[in-house]
Amino acid sequence: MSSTKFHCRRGPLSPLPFVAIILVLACCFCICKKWIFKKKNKKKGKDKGKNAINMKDVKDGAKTEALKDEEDAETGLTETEKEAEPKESEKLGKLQYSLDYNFTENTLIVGIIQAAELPAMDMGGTSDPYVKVYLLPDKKKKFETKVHRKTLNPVFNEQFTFKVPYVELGGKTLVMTVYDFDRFSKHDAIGDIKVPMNKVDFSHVTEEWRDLQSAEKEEQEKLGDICFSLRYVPTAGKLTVVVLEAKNLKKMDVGGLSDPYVKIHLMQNGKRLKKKKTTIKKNTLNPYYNESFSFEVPFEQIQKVQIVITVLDYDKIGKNDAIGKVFVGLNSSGTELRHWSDMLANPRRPIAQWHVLKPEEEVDAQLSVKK
Ligand SMILES: *[C@@H]1O[C@H](CO)[C@@H](O)[C@H](O)[C@H]1NC(C)=O
Ligand SMILES: *[C@@H]1O[C@H](CO)[C@@H](O)[C@H](O)[C@H]1NC(C)=O
Ligand SMILES: *[C@@H]1O[C@H](CO)[C@@H](O)[C@H](O)[C@H]1NC(C)=O
Ligand SMILES: [Ca+2]
Repeated sequence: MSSTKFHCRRGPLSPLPFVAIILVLACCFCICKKWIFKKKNKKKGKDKGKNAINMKDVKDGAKTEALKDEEDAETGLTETEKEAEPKESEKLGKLQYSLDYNFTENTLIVGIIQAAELPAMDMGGTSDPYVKVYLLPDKKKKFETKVHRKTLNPVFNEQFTFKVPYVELGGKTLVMTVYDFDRFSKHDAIGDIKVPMNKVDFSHVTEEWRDLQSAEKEEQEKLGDICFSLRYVPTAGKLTVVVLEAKNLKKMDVGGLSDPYVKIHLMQNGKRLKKKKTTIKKNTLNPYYNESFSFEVPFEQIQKVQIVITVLDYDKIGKNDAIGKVFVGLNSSGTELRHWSDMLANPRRPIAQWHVLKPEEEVDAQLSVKK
């Protein structure tokens, strides 16, 4: 069981095989789409609701891009029509908020008042907006307003309080992101507003309207990569996960790095059957673990389980935040499914692989839809 032998096959330093797979997938996708669209093309308008659904059917960001390009080509949109697609140039609506600082309490008080003229993200020309509020760079404390159903002009009137010493406030940026709630897929960010705190005059209450900006960058944020090996011994019904290492993890602590540890869940039918975790590695973004965990999974169950790997940042105060997540096993896809299949095809042999961490909400959504 020596883990020194394990080599992580698909490291971030060798993205070529990965790129090749994406390209092949994109090509297959285009060809399939061409067939389907030959039939449907005449009926197809540039109807946003339809577009939104197509986007949701596609989980992978790269594939989404391929899909978009393909649609442009297939529908023969002109340049101007293309600009009408949701991009930076498009009107994303506006948000009214207030800012105040209480010097006796050392608190920043953010009021989310209302939004107006939001774009429709759902079919039926509407959205289900809510707002997430947090301070960069720490992002520790995230607040959310209530979800307002089926409206493009929601009135929130909610206040959120951040405890932050005035001397530290200048280095922070307030982010308010408007999302469209969706039960079955990743919530779409409609747009955001970023306010550098050093640009705000706190001698009085600020209240203003600002146009929402495209929030795309936030979504493509890099969370880091994790390498673990999987080994299954069918006769013994034993599944072994060795958490080897992680790299390029996102910084979660202010003025520091992260204190990462890894949780491993064995899941079946949306239930957590077993939970294990690694030790905590202090103040690093490239932790090395080489820690082994075994689960009993009888042969007749192995096709029905999932292993969920979560990298978290340990915090002395408050809740430990998930940096990112990934799952293998039933209903996994892409490179995760590939890892699982390789494990099954090579009984008794540890198979190591690198995985790109995904946002917690995204993975949780995938896991819960498949309940
Ligand atoms: C990893 O762990 C295994 C089993 O505990 C051990 O034999 C091996 O030496 C470790 N490898 C390294 C590089 O620490
Ligand atoms: C600051 O907060 C305290 C306690 O909530 C309150 O009594 C006080 O009026 C506030 N000060 C300002 C300037 O808002
Ligand atoms: C897995 O996904 C398939 C469709 O892709 C679905 O029919 C099935 O219910 C899912 N099973 C579980 C247990 O998640
Ligand atoms: Ca929605």
